[in-house]
Amino acid sequence: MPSNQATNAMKNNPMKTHAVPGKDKDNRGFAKNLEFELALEFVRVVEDAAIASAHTMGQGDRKGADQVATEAMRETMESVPMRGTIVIGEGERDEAPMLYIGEKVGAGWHDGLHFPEVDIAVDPLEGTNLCATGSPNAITVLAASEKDGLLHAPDCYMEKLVVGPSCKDCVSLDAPVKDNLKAIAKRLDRDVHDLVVMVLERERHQQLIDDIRTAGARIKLITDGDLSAGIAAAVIGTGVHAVMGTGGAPEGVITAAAMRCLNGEIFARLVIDTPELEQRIAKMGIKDKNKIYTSRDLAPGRHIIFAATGVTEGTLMKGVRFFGEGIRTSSLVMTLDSGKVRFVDSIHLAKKPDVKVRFA
Ligand code: VTB
Repeated sequence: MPSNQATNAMKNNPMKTHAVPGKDKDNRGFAKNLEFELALEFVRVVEDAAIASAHTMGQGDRKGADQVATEAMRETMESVPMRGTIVIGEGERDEAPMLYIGEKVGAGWHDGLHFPEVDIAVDPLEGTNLCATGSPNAITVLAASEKDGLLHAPDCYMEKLVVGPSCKDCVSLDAPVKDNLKAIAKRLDRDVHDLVVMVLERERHQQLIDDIRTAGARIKLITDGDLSAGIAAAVIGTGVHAVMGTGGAPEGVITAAAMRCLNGEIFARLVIDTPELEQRIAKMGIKDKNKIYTSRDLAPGRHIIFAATGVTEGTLMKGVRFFGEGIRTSSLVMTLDSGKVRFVDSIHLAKKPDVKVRFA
């Protein structure tokens, strides 16, 4: 259902300068509005998805956790003043009932106002297992940009190497692991033994893990969630210096959006190992299956919004906390052009006459 609240707010807003095509030559007015006006709107979206999935924490039902996150994300998105298109979502139209690739979302499709047109990549619950087992670092997350600002990556595996700003021009996906580690250590002014690399704990990573160990670096093995690991690697102060290994391609695009906002870098290559995938990428117009993508290739938008909320306790954000007076969430929202990295700590008050607000 479209949100009357959102559209009424727009109609009554004297500053109604949204997305007037051709307003100026490079569309600056429009794009500035996109980041300014939608960033906090998207926080609502990831918050609601986090609250819904956090209710299922530890129930051992990863599918159920993902489903409620998806439903909540979809519902809240309907009240966002935009004409959104899902470019990375829960699957193709025939396999996902909502947030499928190509789905139109947002209040803007339902009325005649000039709402901004945005492409959206969602991962309603990154780390479904983490939520199902109550383990740290499950998040709800999305990235948005102006139209065509996010690569429509196929749902396959992707080789990834994620580093922070100091190391973006000294590593290569094709270089031996030990060379990359040496280069990272040099840039970070420390010994290889002092580095920490995050790697998904998977059979396919045995060689990679051996190589990192042989080089002498330390490893943090994670059961799931290489997207928040990527963010940890891109910022200073988390004690993580790189992410290496193969994970999902869709999450790679969302990681790239975060890297654009944080000035970090992801180097990535699609893993195209079946004839079906060969056909799929051919249809998508991808000619070179061995191409190494950077964050600019994966998330080329000039205007990007990245929003995530913690579901379970995490390195970057606290998990959802339920208490008598309401619910507390912790979110991260970043915008590229306007250069903001915001931590949003929200208290969602219970609707009761004697509700009390606690600040600390
Ligand atoms: C998972 C998940 C990651 O990739 O590993 C998935 O934890 C794919 O890997 O965060 P598996 O098929 O081996 O589970 C991610 O979703 C994202 O890259």
